[in-house]
This record gives sequence, structure tokens and C-alpha cells, in this order.
Amino acid sequence: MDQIKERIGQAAASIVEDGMVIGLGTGSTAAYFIQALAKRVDVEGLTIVTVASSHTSEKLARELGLSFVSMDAIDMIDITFDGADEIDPQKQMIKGAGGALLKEKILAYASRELVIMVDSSKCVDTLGKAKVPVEVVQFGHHLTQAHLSSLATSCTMRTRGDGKPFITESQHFIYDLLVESPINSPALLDQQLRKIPGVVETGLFYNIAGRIFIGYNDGTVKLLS
Ligand code: A5P
Repeated sequence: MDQIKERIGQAAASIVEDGMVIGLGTGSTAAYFIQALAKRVDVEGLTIVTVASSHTSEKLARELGLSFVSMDAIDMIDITFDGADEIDPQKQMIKGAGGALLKEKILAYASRELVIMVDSSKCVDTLGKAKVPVEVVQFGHHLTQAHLSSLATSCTMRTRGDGKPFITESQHFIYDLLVESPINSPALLDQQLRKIPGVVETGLFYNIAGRIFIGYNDGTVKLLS
């Protein structure tokens, strides 16, 4: 799997052009992309700047010597490269298994293009096998959970290894929702979830993805425009 992700990262990094502002997604595939991008910058001397959707991606980018700016310093990103947990033929996605959904969505909406990098196991006919992460404010979160539960078959607070709540970089909790599958309209579900007070963001991404790089077990990487 690592080799497939490495190839996806390399293929995606090949479309970066000199002078671009690049958004860095979060996750294992995004990490391979960051490594491949750093290599291109090293070998070809590209002049690019990056912004990141998580401290983890920022740390990796800095360690590899990529030029880095704060999100506050830019108005627009040329391309953001990110992974996904599920993607359907309409390029609708579930994201956020890594907990970076809020920042990922902010970067995605600030980008001229969101390029998605997935291995073929993430490609599904309809969304809904993966849990839908929902980021919520800590205040009154048990009340928020009760409302979330009415839209889900299960709704569990994400915890860390030590059993304590997982807290996002923006200081929120995450509830992971299993909903009735298939999700016929991710847009509708997203709207229903966002209406609940305390909900900050959902892991449903739609009408936003541009090109998709898909990696297969035989080592090939296909580009879907
Ligand atoms: C991070 O919060 C997620 O949205 C990731 O982009 C997604 O989980 C894909 O991660 P992998 O590339 O590690 O599968």
C-alpha cells in the first residue's frame, strides 16, 4: 500500500508548476505527495510556497525544506493536494479520518483546484461505508450529539489511544457518524448536520474536487479529469 501511495504522490507532484502556491492536505497519501514535491523543488529548483491543513503536514514540509507561509498571509491557493476516505463517481467524498476536516475544507475552498489522491480501494459507487466525521464545539457537545444521533445509526465521540477525547487543532471534538447507507444526497445530509447548533464542519465534500489521481495494485496511477 505504501508503494502505491508513494506513486500517487509522485504522479500528483508532477503537475505542480513553478511559482504556484500549494495547499498541503493531511494523511499518509498527502505525506507522500509532500515528499515528492520536496524532491522536485530540490532537483528542479522550483520556486513554490506551501500552506498546510495540519501541524503534521506543516512539520513535514518544513523538515523537507519547503517554503512555508501562514494561511493568514495568502488570499488564494493554486492547487491543494489531499487524500480522501471515500470518493464516488460524482467526486463526492467523505474525508476527515485524520481529524483535519475543518482546515482541509478551508484550504479546499481557498483553492483554484482541489486535487484528490486515492488508492482504488477508496473509490466507491455510493458513499456511506465510511463513517462521516463531524467536528463540534466542546460546549454542550452532549446535546449536539443527541441531535446528531437522530440522523445516524451510530454516533460515537472520537477518542485518542488513552481513551481521552480527540481534540482537533481548532480545539473541537469529533463525532463519527455511521449513517444509513448509501448516502443518496451528501449535500442534503451535510445541510441537515450543519443546521445543528454546535456543528462546525462535516467531512462531506462535494462540488469541489478537480482532478483525481487513483493508484491501483498493479502500480499504475490513473488521472481522472
Ligand atoms: C485527514 O483528515 C483526511 O481527510 C485524509 O485526507 C484522509 O483520511 C485520507 O488519508 P490517507 O491518505 O492516510 O488514507
